[in-house]
Amino acid sequence: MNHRLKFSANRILSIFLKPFFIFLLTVIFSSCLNLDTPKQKNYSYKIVNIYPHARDAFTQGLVFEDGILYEGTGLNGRSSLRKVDLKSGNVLNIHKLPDEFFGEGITVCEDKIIQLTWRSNTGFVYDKYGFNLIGKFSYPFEGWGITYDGRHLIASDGTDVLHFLNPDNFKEEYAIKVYNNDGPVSGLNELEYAQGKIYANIWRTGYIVELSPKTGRVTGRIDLSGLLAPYKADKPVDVLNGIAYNNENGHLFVTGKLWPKIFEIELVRTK
Ligand SMILES: [Ca+2]
Repeated sequence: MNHRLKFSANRILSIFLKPFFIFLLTVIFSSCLNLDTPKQKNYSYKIVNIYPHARDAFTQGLVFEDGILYEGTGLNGRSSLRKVDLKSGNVLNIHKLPDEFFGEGITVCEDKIIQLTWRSNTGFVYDKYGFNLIGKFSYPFEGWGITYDGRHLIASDGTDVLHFLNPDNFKEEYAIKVYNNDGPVSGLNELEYAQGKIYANIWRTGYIVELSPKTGRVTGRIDLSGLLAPYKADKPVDVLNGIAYNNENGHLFVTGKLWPKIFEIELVRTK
């Protein structure tokens, strides 16, 4: 091969290979970006069981542990902490809050139960077994939902913010903002930590979002609109609120404020 031919061959290779390598690099780079921005999963549900729910319970917090359902209810004069028999709906134990408090989320934290209140900046601490009030604490935001991940109490305030509190002194250690591909996700209400994720009711919607406690990114959305419709009684009901994880089988218990039923559901992946 003479020099001229060699030069031409190099030039042809350069003309064709250069765009190819640029294309290849673009594909690899885009793939890396996609790994950081996964698509949101969408879920429907399959009803596994339906249980009765007290019609006076304006549900603000729901937890299931060792076969026992704990429920926190709201409204001034009607707020309470309850231990409920799942199958019958019977209230096994109840602690009523003073009328001035509007009860909000509850969570089990080791051998204690923590309960928030809406605008009183006051949290209550009870012993889990007898519902004896053993402490109080204050926090500088509206109390909505609360859950526990084994390290922090995680509280919502109705915005897109989740507050991570030290469970020993109730001081806020840090906060995250919850978002999806369209921007901030606000109206975060009742919460449930399970299997490294947080599930959150979105106030005034039939949706629960699944999100990463590390980044705040919404990774999934559960569409529960229509869940109650076939079972609606004649009395008025309020919004979907209340999520409890059953760690024996991975099911979720879900209900709403003044709903006549608690639903045990399995998540079903949809497109
Ligand atoms: Ca919960």
